[in-house]
Amino acid sequence: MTRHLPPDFLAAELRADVWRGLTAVPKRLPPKWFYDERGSALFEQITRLPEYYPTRAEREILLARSAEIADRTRARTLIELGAGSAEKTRLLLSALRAAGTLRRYVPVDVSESALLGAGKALLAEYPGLAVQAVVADFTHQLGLLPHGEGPRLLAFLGSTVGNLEPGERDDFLAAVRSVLAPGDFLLLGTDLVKDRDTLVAAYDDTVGVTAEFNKNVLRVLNRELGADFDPDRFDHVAVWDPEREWVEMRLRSRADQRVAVAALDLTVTFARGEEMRTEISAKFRRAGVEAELAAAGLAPCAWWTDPAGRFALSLAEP
Ligand code: AVJ
Repeated sequence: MTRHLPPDFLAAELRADVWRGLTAVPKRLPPKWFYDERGSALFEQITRLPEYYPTRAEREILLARSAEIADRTRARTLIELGAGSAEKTRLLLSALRAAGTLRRYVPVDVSESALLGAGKALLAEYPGLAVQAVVADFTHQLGLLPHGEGPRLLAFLGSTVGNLEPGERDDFLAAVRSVLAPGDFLLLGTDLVKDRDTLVAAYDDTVGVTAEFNKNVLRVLNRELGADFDPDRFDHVAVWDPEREWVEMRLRSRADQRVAVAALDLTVTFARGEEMRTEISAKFRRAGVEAELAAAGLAPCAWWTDPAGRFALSLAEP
């Protein structure tokens, strides 16, 4: 395991993000702070909800196309950005093993514990596979990914790219392009634009798991920054923005209230009905994905969707 995050990096980033977000108008918090242990478990639950189709749709594509992906990329190294579901990773690993090319798996995540858990299981399941976990923030530290043992396949699944703001997304894809060498590939998962009701239901399930996931960011701030948010005084909101083609999750204050964030020496007020944005989840169209890839200097070379056309996987080369 290689660690590229100084021990206090995440703490400093959290403080800066929360200061910036809570003093902005309107208030906002970046989605990456959902994922402490409880938040990651809630997200796992979300992926099993009947309304949350993206995980199943992406798995359908991987089931159907992993062999083709292995065949076209002949990758010796699979690099995976972000904590992907290990099940989806296994589909790619198994296909690349069957093709006889895979030597090394490089999972990249900010969470050392997630990497240790997943890495150990994979070492046992794929004897002879080198697992080289990298603790890094993939939005800023792509340049630190290991070289050699190419061709490399860089996988960024789950439509996590949709959680970045459009500008951040351009920067991210350009950074991906700059670390890829000739013969390497990017495999990108993107959720697709569809009817509003399906999209909103996926982010506002009837049993309230997504609401708990959304409010979990308040619990993270309470624990890590000594804040005194009462999650019960906020309502979960999911809205589809048809112009920007993204789903927004928000927390709406149920009352006029004051919240103190001890570690920042900051007190903020929320008006009753005030909404704070906690996530954007962009939905894509083929032309848009291909244009964004091309703008970053990545040539799209394959586009696969599930049979229902809900989700897409793109393969692109530098
Ligand atoms: C992290 C991109 C897979 O945006 O759909 C799920 C996170 N948020 N439900 C998404 C999420 C609310 C998710 N991804």
